[in-house]
Amino acid sequence: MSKPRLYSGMQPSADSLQVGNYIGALMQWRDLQEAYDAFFSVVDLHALTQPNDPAELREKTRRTAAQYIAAGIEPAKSTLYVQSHVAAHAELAWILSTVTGFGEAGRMTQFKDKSQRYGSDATSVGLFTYPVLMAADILLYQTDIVPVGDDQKQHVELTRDLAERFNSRYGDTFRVPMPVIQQDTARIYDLQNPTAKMSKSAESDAGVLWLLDDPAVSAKKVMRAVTDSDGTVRYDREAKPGVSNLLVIYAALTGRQIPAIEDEYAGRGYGDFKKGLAEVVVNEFGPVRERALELLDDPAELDRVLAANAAKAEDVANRTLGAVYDKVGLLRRTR
Ligand code: ATP
Ligand code: LTN
Repeated sequence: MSKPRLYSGMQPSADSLQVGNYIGALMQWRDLQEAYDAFFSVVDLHALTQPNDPAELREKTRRTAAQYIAAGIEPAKSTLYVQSHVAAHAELAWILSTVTGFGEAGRMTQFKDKSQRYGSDATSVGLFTYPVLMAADILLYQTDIVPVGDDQKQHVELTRDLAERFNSRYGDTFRVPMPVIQQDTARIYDLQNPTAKMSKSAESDAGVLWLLDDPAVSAKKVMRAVTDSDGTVRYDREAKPGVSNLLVIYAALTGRQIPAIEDEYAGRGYGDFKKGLAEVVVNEFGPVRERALELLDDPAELDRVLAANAAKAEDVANRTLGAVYDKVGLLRRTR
């Protein structure tokens, strides 16, 4: 029996990933790659929906891929590639856009939020069709599960609707994927503003723990994290968002339970607790950072790995795309 298929990806929207990406996505991907035939992409086409400097986008794409590998995604085991290296993504997105309702796409909350924020003149059609491209990513690979954060659930639901609609209109073509939503406890908040999600594109980076930060900088950010005046190391998301966030990070990175960590720091101040966490963060990310920088030192080798993986992805993707072209009635070009 072949393994069930998994698909996920991240946008190359920063030079470094942040701890939320690591805990909320990469750690799970790393575990899931054993039981699944996993495809992980760096979704550079999606990143074009934000303004980018071209040279920087190229660099961020390499850096994101290097961090996947450094965090334990194995390119010999999983298929780790750059979205734009496989032309079928853009091609299938076009076909899927013809079965997507205008109103249906307009109901995507991420689009509504972003378009409201930017205003309609600064909102591109690409931002509007972003979820259709994401559906193409997933459906090209006959995916069984899609591990994503809560904010992407609606996009995976749309993907399911499009797959079902296409299948009923043209005959069975796509596997209908299931979203696997990460637990709420895996959500990491900004260290300076612990009610806002930690994010790559946060306005200030004082509360963002970057994977590629110098260890001394990460330690300093942990020591300066916002807490409260209560003084006890105790999980209470409502009353103590700062401390609770630090406990979640501590637990996720050590694999320990929160109550055990609370016990360890009972009767000790926040200073001790933060020192402990700073050590955990440095121990965990030190080697990841080193490995990522090593990979980035040899971009030609990294590009070679990405090219080989793109070829693997392309084989699968082109099979699906060919079936889709036949189903919708495009005339085959003779060879
Ligand atoms: P951006 O600011 O560019 O939107 P982001 O840092 O918010 O980036 P995404 O690229 O949207 O992250 O998400 C990549 C993956 O990381 C997703 O699976 C998402 O759920 C996860 N993720 C991002 N931020 C966090 C967080 N703070 N806590 C837990 N998981 C997160
Ligand atoms: N939209 C997602 C990134 C993404 C993705 C995908 C995730 C693009 N294509 C396919 C899972 C499957 C995000 O912003 N996190």
